[in-house]
Amino acid sequence: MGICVGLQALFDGSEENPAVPGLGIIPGRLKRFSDEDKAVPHIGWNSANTARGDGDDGVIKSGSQDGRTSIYGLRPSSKYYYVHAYAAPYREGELEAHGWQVATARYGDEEFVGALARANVLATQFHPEKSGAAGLRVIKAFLHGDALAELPSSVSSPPVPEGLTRRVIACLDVRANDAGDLVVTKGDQYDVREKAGAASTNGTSTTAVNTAGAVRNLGKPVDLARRYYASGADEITFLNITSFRSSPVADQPMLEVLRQTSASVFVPLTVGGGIRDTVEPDGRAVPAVEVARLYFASGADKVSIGSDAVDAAEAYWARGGRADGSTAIEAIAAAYGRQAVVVSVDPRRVYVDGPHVTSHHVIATERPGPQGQRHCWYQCTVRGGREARDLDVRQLVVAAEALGAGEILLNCIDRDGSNEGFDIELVRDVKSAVRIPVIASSGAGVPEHFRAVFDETGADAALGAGMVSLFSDASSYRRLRRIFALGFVQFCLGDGCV
Ligand code: 1PR
Repeated sequence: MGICVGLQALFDGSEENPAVPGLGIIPGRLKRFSDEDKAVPHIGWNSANTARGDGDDGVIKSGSQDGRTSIYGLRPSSKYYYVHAYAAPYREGELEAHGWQVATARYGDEEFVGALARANVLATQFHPEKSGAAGLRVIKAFLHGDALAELPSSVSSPPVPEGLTRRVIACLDVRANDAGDLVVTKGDQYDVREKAGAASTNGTSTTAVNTAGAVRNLGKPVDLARRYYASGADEITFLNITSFRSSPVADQPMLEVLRQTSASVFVPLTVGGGIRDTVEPDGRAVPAVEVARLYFASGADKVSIGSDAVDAAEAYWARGGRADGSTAIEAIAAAYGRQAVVVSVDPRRVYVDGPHVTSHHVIATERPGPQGQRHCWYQCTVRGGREARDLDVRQLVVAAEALGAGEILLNCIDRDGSNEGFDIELVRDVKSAVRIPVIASSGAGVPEHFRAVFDETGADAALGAGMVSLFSDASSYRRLRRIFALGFVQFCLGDGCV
């Protein structure tokens, strides 16, 4: 069984490195997706269908070639998690002529191989180990040798449209509270301390009593992550929000959180906070790529770089817009692939009277400033918003993409914890500046906010922290499920999207 690059290695070769031959077991070469019309890498939940659509609307009409047979547990009603920039283009009949059964997916107008099987060989471009229950079913079928099985009668209708879904991501801001326990917390504009008289939520109940000044406690990270997974979260992100306080790398509490979470949570896990070159208390230098390695070895699929990316972008522009291989983004992308590197951005609005007053990238805004200003720019910050830099959000994301980031996690300090909705103007502006996927973050308060950011900005994913934590007790399970299902019903790219 080959997964992702394990499928790719079976082909003759790849555009990714033409000089290196593949194993040549499957005829054909891999090509990079075109980013003319869509974000690359292709990240998220997509189909693996064995039947051809009728061509009119791109909608799959039946489950497999005979309509009722499942190959290694694949179902036309399921979506699977993909993360890759190169793929094997699908040409009808070619692989079948060599005895392969092929399941395909569509990204934009490109149809590519999502999975293929022949005898006891199964290869998937998607990650079954990160595809929740649908992926576990594929792994189980492979281990049991169930190459072909009858689809259950419940799996027939309605057919699932082809194409990538939007992702709804649950975020857990994690830090130690004053008693030294690791808790999930949530700030208002990054302030995570309780205000006098405010309600306090601990993941299962809300009380009116709290200790003013204490770190807000929403529950335990592993418990909450499991609950989000069980409720259908497409992805889970942990941010160690006090990572700027140094502690020995091997003692990072997030390593244990990841180990425990990844043992029972089978969707992608991102971890952020403290991904940079560090010096241990004994004076030993630890490069960022080593910090990232520890996180990947503990179960993370992606690392998210915040403050260090700002430093890297400043250096990039100081060199005249040139990469020199010295940054954590470049080192981690080179070692693990750019899809494993997220850059987390913490911008804050700065209102101005017009574009002429600053050299930064200014946008016109429909939400005027305190003095009625109709323009603003977004200033990047580091250390959890504590320090502002002379760098605008566009400069940061363009540099991050050039250095090798695979995705942007776009927070907004003004909206964080506000429940007022995403900053649509910010998301739209960043989306227009880069080709890599953009995750909108900060401000989700009701499900309509997710719909709005998907409809109005083309964001590839949207993340919620405070809002989803409100529904994390057992009685709110169905409401949480509905929120996480939003991305699935909000099909976005390619033919046949609804
Ligand atoms: O700088 O590489 O060590 O990374 C630190 C990371 O921690 C950064 O990604 C930074 O965004 C995050 N961080 C630091 N301080 C805070 C804080 O809240 N005091 N949290 C913080 C950032 C932003 C999101 C939040 C969304 C959605 N929080 O994680 O979850 O704004 O919130 P909402 O849906 O409740 O509105 P480094």
